[in-house]
Amino acid sequence: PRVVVLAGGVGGSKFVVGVREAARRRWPDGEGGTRARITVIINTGDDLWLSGLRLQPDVDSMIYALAGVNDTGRGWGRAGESERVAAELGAWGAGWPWFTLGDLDLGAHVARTGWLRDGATVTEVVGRLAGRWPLGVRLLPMTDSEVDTHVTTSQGRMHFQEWWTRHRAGLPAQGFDWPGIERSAPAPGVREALAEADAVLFAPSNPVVSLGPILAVPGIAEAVRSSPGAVVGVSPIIAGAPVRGMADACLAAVGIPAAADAVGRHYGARTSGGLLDAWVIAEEDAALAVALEAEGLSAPVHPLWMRDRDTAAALAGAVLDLVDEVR
Ligand code: GDP
Ligand code: FO1
Ligand code: CA
Repeated sequence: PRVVVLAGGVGGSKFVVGVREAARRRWPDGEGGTRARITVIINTGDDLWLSGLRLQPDVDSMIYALAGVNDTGRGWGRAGESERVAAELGAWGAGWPWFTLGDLDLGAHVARTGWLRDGATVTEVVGRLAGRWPLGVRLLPMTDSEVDTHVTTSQGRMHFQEWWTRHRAGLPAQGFDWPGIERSAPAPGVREALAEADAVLFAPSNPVVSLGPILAVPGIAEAVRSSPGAVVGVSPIIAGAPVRGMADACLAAVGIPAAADAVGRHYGARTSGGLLDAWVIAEEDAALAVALEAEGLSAPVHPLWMRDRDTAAALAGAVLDLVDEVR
């Protein structure tokens, strides 16, 4: 079986760890892995240039989490990180004082930037970074183009990372844009993966700044819509709030209520021109299912808290069960 997951960083990687584990249990290969082919299409809208280095926060969060070297407490970067170089950069007045580049993490940024400078594509660079550890999934960027997210606020337009990290999403945002995205193309393999998928899963990632940019790359939404696989999404919103982080600020900026049903409607049902065959919502939101189902969107209810590998695998396993049902 071929499973494709669209994902952002933290919520996305927790879910993909669960999918990998659920696939190992469901389709074991006899060697501790899985016969399933899991492809992750990762958001690159968070990417940025800083001090001459190319950073890819969601790519790195995904790789570090699948490799088990991520800082689970902080939610980004490497476990056991040190910040000697960051202190030097600060002393030089370089970079952003509110954006810390850890020493181990800098190794990835330097490697990535060097490869890009040598002419490698983003797809090749992501492949090389992901090749350091046996991740058990194929990782594809959404596009090879640079389409960094920008935010328009009352204090002007700025890079997403400045709004998110420096202002902690506290400046009211009027909207997001991805310069040049309308001229970008899906990365090599993205369309093919969707066209050959048995299942297309939307991780419980930020709908606006994680899955939003992936689906805004021309051709990707259409490839999801016409995929032969079942398309199942998982709500990142439980009981009217994002599980962690500031996704509600992003939703507010684009006029979507921070509610599981509203996000499901935003993606829409494939039966009426949207993207989803099913939208998995939390037990806390069970009352929202009736209206969604009446509108043609199947809305099964499941515990959506991913506390650890087992709870993430239980959620992913339930999602894979649904794939068989809705197809
Ligand atoms: P980011 O790129 O690091 O912001 O991560 P993503 O976009 O992939 O995911 C962020 C979203 O994950 C947050 O807005 C949360 O709503 C969601 N999230 C985090 N943990 C959980 C969880 O345990 N369950 C569910 N359902 N959603 C979660
Ligand atoms: N998040 C922070 O809140 N503070 C930081 O200093 C910070 C540095 C950082 C460096 C590299 C990297 O890949 C991610 C980093 N993040 C930091 C996380 C990142 O800003 C966002 O949480 C994500 O881009 C949203 O998905
Ligand atoms: Ca992100």
